[in-house]
Amino acid sequence: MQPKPPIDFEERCRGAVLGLALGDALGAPHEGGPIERLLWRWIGSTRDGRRRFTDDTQMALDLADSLLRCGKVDQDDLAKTFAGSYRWSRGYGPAAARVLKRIRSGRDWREANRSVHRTGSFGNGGAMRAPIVGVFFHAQPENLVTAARQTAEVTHAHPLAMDGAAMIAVATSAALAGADARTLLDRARQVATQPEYAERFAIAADWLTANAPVSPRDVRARLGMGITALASCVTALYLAGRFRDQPFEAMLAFTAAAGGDVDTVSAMAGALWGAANGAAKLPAAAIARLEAAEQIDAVARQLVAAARV
Ligand code: F2R
Ligand code: MG
Ligand code: MG
Repeated sequence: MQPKPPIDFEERCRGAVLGLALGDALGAPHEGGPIERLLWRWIGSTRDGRRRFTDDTQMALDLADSLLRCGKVDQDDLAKTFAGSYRWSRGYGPAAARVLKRIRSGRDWREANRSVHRTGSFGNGGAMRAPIVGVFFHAQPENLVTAARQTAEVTHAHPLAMDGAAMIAVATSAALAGADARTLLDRARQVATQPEYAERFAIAADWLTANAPVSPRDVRARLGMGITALASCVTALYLAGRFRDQPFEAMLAFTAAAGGDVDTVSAMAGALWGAANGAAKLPAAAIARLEAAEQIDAVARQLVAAARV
């Protein structure tokens, strides 16, 4: 077999950002129960017939915007940026929506982020945008984990949610460096502080090592397809590893068959897949039909320039 040509860094970073948005937009029609799916049929397309993205991509773009303007994680700026972009029609999580509306009405994020759930949200909203941290801080490995946790904390202060963000950021950075599926999983496992993650990491590692023919139903039952960080982050790491050498569409079809929080698992797995394979391997026709694809790609290129400094 011919060795694969090397994929350059810009190509991988663009793959991560576009892969996140594409996973989100293509996964959104499959997310949640019948009511959420029916609603997305009505509001899931732009006027020019493109696939709309959801809160996952919106928050990733907001995070990129804040990092590019501030040159670092500035949690006050980030809170304002997230809150300013909030629109119900992007399908935010219920707690996240309330936190953002409170920040927009003038409450300090340090208080708002624990005002719905006293311990802070353990939803996957901090992790779903974390690939951006993996790209921006790729050349600063000493700051990567802290940065990921800080970006999550603004809306998702629970340790499980901040762990999820750190895991996805570190894995994205490893994928940008060309790491294999097991290395990616191990790097993520090393930054998890909460014991609840251990069992899922062990299952995912066994499945990847054995190349096990696991069904979508098994993945949902054992790793999770839920809206919490615990029930989605290891799932995304596993799927990105399993489908790394297969088409992006195959990974998305498998994820959609598993059901549940399809947009967010697809966004995180899509970012990891894109970082591993590069933007040129993403399905071009689907990118052409993605809302604001050109602007998303432009943001990715700006992140590359910033990440190289
Ligand atoms: N909201 C959606 N999708 C609509 C419905 C999904 C469907 N019902 C399904 O089950 O798949 N999508 C968006 O929300 C998801 C999570 O985003 P985020 O920002 O983390 O939301 P939130 O509201 O902060 O947390 C999610 C829910 O988890 C429970 N929860 C969180 N922390 C808790 C705590 N400390 N104690 C108790 N419960 C806690 C709450 O029910 C939260 O509402 C993403 O998929 C995004 O696409
Ligand atoms: Mg979403
Ligand atoms: Mg979701």
